[in-house]
Amino acid sequence: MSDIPYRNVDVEGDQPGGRIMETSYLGEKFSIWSWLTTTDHKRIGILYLISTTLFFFIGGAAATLIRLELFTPAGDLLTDDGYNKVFTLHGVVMVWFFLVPVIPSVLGNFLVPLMLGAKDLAFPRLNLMSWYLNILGGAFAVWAMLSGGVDTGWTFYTPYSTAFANSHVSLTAIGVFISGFSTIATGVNMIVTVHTMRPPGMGWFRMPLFVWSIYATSLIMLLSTPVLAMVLTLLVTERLLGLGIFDPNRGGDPILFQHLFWFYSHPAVYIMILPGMGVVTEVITCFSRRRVFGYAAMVYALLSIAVIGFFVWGHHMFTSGQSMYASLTFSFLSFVVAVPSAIKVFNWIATMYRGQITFEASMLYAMGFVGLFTMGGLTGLFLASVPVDLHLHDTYFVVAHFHYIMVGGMVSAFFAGLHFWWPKITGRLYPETAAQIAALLMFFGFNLTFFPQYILGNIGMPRRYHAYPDAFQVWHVLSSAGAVILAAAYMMPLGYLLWSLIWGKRAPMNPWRASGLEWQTSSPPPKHNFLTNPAIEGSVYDYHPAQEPRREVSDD
Ligand code: CU1
Repeated sequence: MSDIPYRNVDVEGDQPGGRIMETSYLGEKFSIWSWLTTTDHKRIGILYLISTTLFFFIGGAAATLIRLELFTPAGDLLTDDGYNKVFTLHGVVMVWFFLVPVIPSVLGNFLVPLMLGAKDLAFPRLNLMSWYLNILGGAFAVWAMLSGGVDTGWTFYTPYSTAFANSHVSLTAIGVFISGFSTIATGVNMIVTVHTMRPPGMGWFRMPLFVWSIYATSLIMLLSTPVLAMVLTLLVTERLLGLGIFDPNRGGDPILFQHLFWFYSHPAVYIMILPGMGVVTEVITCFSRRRVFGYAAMVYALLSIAVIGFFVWGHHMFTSGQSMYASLTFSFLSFVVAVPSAIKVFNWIATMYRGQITFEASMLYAMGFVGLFTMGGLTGLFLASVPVDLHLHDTYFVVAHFHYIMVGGMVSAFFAGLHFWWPKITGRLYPETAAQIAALLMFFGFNLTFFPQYILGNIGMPRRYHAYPDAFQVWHVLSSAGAVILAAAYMMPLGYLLWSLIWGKRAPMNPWRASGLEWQTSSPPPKHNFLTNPAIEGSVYDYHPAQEPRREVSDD
């Protein structure tokens, strides 16, 4: 199925090196109202890019405060209560208002219709509503945290959150609840789009793997987010009405909360990581100039991660007193879900093997993803093993593990995708050297921040403490120093990407000589994406190392 060349008819109207087309989706006269009422998936993608960037820097500011506080063993920068509120703000904002929406709603919105040769998503107005729900939820949560804050951690564990916490738990939970509807609506939109709007000639197994990753993610969004909505409703009900649902003093069961919460929140890990896998696949195949190794295996791996991911939630609860049989079952299933992840890692490496690799910034980010995701995944296996988890539970080892997945993995993948498709999105090329420096700096800063935390966890530093014994200080200082580098590295793309909007070179239609329908229309695309209907003739990843010139930035 993948041997026939994949070409579609040339699109008229592209002006490589010339002025941005008047007819492009950006080209109309700028008016805020037209952006706020747009139903164009590309513009909505940009609205999401702006809002998620804002949330990223809010969450990042909280992270900076955390690392500053941990510079010294004495808790001398923030009060106990203030520290609790800062790490809660960091977690809530980063998980629900950055990590969950960032790739599906920014890149997914922009690219899925283009990759399918379609004019828009299936439900454009629902798409706009999703954005409004997302920022409405975010506004609730941020407001709750600025007007007094929440001190429960992003997990809202009971009975503390319902029976004791004296902070804005309900308001924050309502904010997360509202944004949940945004997630569900996005999931529905993507699923219906993939089912009904694929062009003639693009069967299921000829879809780009990025679209597959969004599809698999959307299934999880649709099936798991209602459980989050339910558990948050129960939480708020217990707080407001004093019912005994989770509070043992009122006849409730606090462990029930953990089951319901993790039944959403473990699959949510895959909502955050699967789209990143999709991005990285597109980037690696392009800059290795080789077609994706094991396309079908990649698809089945995505789908099996999505399915098995629903059956591992109990690995967060090994110390909760659940039965040993339950723990062993969840442990086994957690090892099973690592298999498709490993298949993907091997296939990315096999794709690169003997490829003509070039190191554009997106490729650096993508390779960073593969390494850091692998480290995050392997340390996940430590935690999936019951006896090891009993030692490491609630220590910095866990913090390091999920930051390797979420920041080393997901954020790297987002930057890989943002750079890869930036010329398509904006019609401008970003400055390559600056971007490569930022990518390397981010990789270095990331590892310096989080690798010491594995060691800290192993020698006994618990999570969520702002004061600690002197013996831990050296690792905390290294970690905080890394965080300073990381923060500086994150500011760089903000600078040069904005710079490129005005001074960047005009992007040709296909600057990376990539395959895929999104590259067969102008950069930026016209309002309805394609001036002529794209037709598809062959395989998705039409790369031939021998014939491809290296680092060619021109159009044919
Ligand atoms: Cu999990």
